Amino acid sequence: LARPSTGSGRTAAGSEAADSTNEPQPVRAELVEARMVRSPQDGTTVGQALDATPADVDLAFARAVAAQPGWDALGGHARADLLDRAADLFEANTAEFISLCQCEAGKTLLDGVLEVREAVDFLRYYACEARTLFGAPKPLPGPTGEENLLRMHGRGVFATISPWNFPLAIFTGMAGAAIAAGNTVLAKPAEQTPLIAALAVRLCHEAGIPDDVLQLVPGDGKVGALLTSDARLSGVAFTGSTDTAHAINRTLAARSGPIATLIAETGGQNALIVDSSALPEQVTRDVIASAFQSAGQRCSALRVLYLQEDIADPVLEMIRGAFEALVIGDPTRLATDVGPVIDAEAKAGLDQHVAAMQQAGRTVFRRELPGEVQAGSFVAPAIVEIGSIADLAKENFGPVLHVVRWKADNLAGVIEDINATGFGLTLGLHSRIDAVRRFVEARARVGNLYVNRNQIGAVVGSQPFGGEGLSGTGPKAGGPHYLARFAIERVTTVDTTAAGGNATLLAGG
Ligand code: UN1
Repeated sequence: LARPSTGSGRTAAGSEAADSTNEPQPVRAELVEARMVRSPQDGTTVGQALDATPADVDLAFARAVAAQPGWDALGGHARADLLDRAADLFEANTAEFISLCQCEAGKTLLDGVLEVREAVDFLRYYACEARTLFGAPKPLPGPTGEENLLRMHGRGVFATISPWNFPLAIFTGMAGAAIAAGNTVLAKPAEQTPLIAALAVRLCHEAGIPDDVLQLVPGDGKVGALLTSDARLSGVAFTGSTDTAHAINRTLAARSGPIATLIAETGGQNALIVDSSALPEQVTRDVIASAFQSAGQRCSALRVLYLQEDIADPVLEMIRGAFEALVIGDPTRLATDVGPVIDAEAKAGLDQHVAAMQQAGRTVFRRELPGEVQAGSFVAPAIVEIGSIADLAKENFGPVLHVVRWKADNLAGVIEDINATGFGLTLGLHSRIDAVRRFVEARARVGNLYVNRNQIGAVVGSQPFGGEGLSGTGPKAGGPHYLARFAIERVTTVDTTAAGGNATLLAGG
């Protein structure tokens, strides 16, 4: 069961006390209201979620506000020690996390392993950064007789609103960063994946992060709206759709209270440009991983492959060969490459998109789904030829790869078309010509450019991840500037000369 940390709204009088004993408890009345969490693989029930009520959210804010000054005063080193301890507990619970990734989010074994690894990396990286940034006041230069000290503090109460596609890594990364910086956090996981978030929060508490510093607030968009409209909020870290980021921005703008900051990581329309100097085997391997790993459900995933027309046919044939070999099915099996998409709604949208492309007369290669997967939200992977990235009305978040052929003299036009989408997350380039790389680097407006490799799986600390424009606000998660956005700065200036006090009086303040 995932339930709000407060559990206020529906807890009958006296049951808080009963909770603290080890006696078996009768089934609580509140469970009747619980929402079933279902497996994307076959629709079976994985667990239950009790969504936060307005009363839960209200109480969570009260606790978070009261706890924040003490948490901030603890300082960067002590907070970092607790984050490191949480990372140890996450590692010790790797098997349980992987199993939840598979049951609740339909992840393959490989994706489950990578998910836990990334969550642990985020905790350790932000712990490390917190020691530097929040460890000691920073002296700044000034004239003789003056002392200037810059101190970093948490902003206050942060809401983190995280997606289902990285139910552990991004949930942990955003909450971990906010906590490391001295904020208290109300963490709302995606409504599809509250169970893995509940385990993460429990382990953080076991590690010594106080209950009121990190509170779980499960629910859907209505709970998100309660969080973002509250005047006690100082900031939001959000990963999800561009539309939701715009909605959060509007809500924050309309409320009173502190001027809240928004850190948003949103969608993409990510392309890969392949020219005729590229190595076809390398291109094939990287296209398959970038487009179909995680069933294409990464915001970094490849959506539009630009093949230079001279080499398009043979390279496409190799890609199709590898595409035909993908193993689709039960994500708990070691051999599976592509599991289900998150739910029936996601499946319907993707199937509709491919059907519309077929109706429009596009060339479509599509895999057959094996019979065993009929109960789940599986989408048959597809490769669709289109004329330009501009033919796509929106991001298609699943195992659908689009292909465009481009002419050798039109590289500038290709980049212009990609930039014109307004998104700016990942871009891949396969070319062995340095001048081509420099040309693309100079013109492409994207957060992460990957050259001669796949374009997913950014490594914390090495490849800070995040986009621009419709793809997000920055700064990049897992990068050296991320924590600072969760903080405010305070400067103390002291006149250290003997006449300091008088001088201030005479100056008139
Ligand atoms: C997302 O899919 O919401 O590089 C972002 C990657 C991941 C993407 C996370 N860090 O593939």
